[in-house]
Amino acid sequence: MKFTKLFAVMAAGLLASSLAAAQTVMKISISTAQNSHQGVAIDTFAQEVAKRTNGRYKIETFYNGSLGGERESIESVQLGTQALAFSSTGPVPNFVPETKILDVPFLFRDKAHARAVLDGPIGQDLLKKFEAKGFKALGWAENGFRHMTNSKRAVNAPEDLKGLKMRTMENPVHIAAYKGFGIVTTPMAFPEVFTALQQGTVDGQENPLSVIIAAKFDQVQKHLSLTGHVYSPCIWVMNKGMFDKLSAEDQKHFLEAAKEATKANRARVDQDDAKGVADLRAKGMNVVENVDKAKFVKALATVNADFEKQFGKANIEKIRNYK
Ligand code: EAX
Repeated sequence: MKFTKLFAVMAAGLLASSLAAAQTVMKISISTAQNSHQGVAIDTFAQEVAKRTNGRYKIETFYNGSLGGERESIESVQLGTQALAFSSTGPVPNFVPETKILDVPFLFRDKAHARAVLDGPIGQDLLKKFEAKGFKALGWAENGFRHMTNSKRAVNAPEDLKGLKMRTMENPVHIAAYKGFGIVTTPMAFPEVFTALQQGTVDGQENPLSVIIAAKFDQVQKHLSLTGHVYSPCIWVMNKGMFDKLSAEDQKHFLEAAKEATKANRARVDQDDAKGVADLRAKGMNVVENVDKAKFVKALATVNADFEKQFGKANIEKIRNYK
């Protein structure tokens, strides 16, 4: 009896340790809260990877920039100290310059257009550019269309942006464009933005409704204008060495998991876009819903001519006209 019990305990211990040994843990991070379109993305990814690999891979999820801002996380993935990151394209051109073209203002008509481009040959070709830089890009997802917020005044026309001190992403295309609006640009990592707005270091910032809601920027910003001045893609990046080490079957599981998670991410952005304005108004924000887009486009004529030179007019047109 005693021996049987001892044996059972030993057997259970052996089983537990062999299970533990068979499980590989990998980290993934986002800069926004868990209750957000990015949180939904990485939570779904973790579930899908666990399900598809029968728990052989465990994805540990980190929120709120707790492993660092987006640039730092991508750096960690490149170095291999972190397996995966889910990030906006904000800091991505610093690693893969070819992605800059996606951050050109007023490039996409709507989310359906952007999603079709990213999931189609143009987006898929861009994913391949990550490989030479030490990444496997598992796919595109999104933040959504970015809008302006600030604590000073309602923005109805581009003139209203002149002289506003605004936090921007560490993205050269955004910085050039916002300077074109007359904005005083202050590039900053996302985890610092709330405090900067609160302390008045900057007057404003720009982000999609999904991010504004998740980050509670309504607590520190009075005015919101639905400028939709640029679409903000997100990307799934994984350390290339780690991806290459997966079996061919597991590589498929990871890619499929990212695809499922992207669906959940986009559905949440749609939800946030549908109820975001009412939500933020209820929280006390003054929202300008209808801005004259044509005026904002016109204000960027010089900057856009420069982007056409930089990225090739034909390449920009190819994206604009993609059906
Ligand atoms: O990815 O830095 C930004 O404004 C991003 O949109 C945010 O981190 C969410």
